[in-house]
Amino acid sequence: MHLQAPKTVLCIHDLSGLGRCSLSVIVPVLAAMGCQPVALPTAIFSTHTGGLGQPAVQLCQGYGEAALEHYRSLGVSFDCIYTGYLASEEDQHLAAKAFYLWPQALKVVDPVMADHGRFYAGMEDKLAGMQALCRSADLILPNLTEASLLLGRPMPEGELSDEAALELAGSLSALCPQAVVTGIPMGRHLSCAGAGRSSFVVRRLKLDRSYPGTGDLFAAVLTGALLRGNALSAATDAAAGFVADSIAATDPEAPTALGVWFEPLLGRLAPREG
Ligand code: PXL
Repeated sequence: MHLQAPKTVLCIHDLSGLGRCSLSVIVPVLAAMGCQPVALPTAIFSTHTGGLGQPAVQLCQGYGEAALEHYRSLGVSFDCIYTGYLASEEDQHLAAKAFYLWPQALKVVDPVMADHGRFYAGMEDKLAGMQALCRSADLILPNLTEASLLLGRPMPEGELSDEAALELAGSLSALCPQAVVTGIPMGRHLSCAGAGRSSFVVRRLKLDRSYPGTGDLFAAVLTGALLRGNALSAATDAAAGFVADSIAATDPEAPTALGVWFEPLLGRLAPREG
């Protein structure tokens, strides 16, 4: 008995060893969801840059172009191209080139640059390139800080109403036809607002802990759920639920810089056979 061929996802991100983010999270999540992830690391970091000291870094300059050329010569066809942390302008161009080479692929951009109102270290000058990449995507997944930066607006202070969150997500249609904004504070909830063919707000109870890599976890589950044929609102709900469950499953005493304990929950993402 043959199953349906797994959807193939080209994942253009860095590989961070310790700290549960980027390819270390994205590859197992997509595989658990029944997709075939094709990892294209743009750089190798011993850890992410958010609170574990100065990482050892190996840039993969020239590798990405050669890898794309190889995949093209093999006649590989990607169902989806999903980009995240792009540490240099060359990486942004590499992602744009992949979009150009596989125009039929679903193009998902997580414009990883900033959080909590601040750029990540070394990302201060990447905004214009990220705006350009978002313009060629089908779907973008910024957090609240990134959405504000992409729109050239000040970061909203305090809580947002449903109307304000939907307006923010809708404004991103100037850049890209579909957008989901994550990490929006709404009273007891942390919410996501989506805009595209339909508009929606997805809420989860706010937890008092914040972890690196949860944006990557969210975006990977959402992408896997979309590729299974779910609507954007349902995929957002599944992703927000998995992130909330992973945070709840993490010992609150564990150092937050090491990320959430999503590994024991991966089985929940597996497709049901038949
Ligand atoms: O999760 C986003 C991310 C990815 N890769 C690296 C990072 C971060 C966030 O800090 O530092 C290297």
